[in-house]
Amino acid sequence: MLRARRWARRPRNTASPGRQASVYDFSTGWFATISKDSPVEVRLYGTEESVYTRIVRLVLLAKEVDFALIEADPFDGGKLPGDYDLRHPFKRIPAIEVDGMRLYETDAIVQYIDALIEHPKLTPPNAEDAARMRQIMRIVDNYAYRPLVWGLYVPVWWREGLEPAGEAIEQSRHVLGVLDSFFDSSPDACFNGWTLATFHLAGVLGAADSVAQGSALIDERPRLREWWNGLRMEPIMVKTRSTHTQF
Ligand SMILES: N[C@@H](CCC(=O)N[C@@H](CS)C(=O)NCC(=O)O)C(=O)O
Repeated sequence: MLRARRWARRPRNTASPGRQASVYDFSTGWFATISKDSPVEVRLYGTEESVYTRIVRLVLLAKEVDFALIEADPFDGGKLPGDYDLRHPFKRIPAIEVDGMRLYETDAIVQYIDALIEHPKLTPPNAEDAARMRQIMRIVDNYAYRPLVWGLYVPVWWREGLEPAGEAIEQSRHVLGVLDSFFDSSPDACFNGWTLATFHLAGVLGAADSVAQGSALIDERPRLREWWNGLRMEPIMVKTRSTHTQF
């Protein structure tokens, strides 16, 4: 149960304006609202370079939630906080703590934040669009992150211009084509306004577009390219840009 510092009782289903979080209190049957006067305390563990940590940072910034980014670097030469295996037993990043509630796995984290902080809602109201949004997030996790980030971006950016493998280029081309097809089938799931999928996709495109090979593959999808060119200049994208990505 989330511990709010100040509870404002309001009857069920009463809309609450502005940036507020509503939490259902099972003991009273009321919604508790956390307002700007009683903010949630958020500690995000990760690094500024991490694609997945950036997704959570984007969602928190979209919701105008203050948070502390605590350095946790699972890569060679990096340091993890002493208690990190309690926060993430698989020692990946990100992990989050929201008013004492610990959570890991980006999908679960962003869904929790979206449920907790009402405004702006990042899950489409329509059930099919919400399912498509989640589908895009799963596609990014399962089929886009590996080829676009580890297949294109990491070799070129971090390994002094190593040429990406042909397989990574083909897999990247394929997944970008699949993601592009959502412009036809369900643009509200990701492209017409901000949703959780918008930020999931932004994380990997920011890395891929930072290297010539990834940039050229995005160019092959003109409407994806146009949409992404707009998104990458949004203030929250600029604010979360790492020194190791161009966008
Ligand atoms: N399934 C995890 C994936 C997170 C992930 O792979 N994070 C990367 C950094 S962007 C990581 O921690 N890599 C460390 C490693 O692979 O050992 C999630 O959704 O949060």
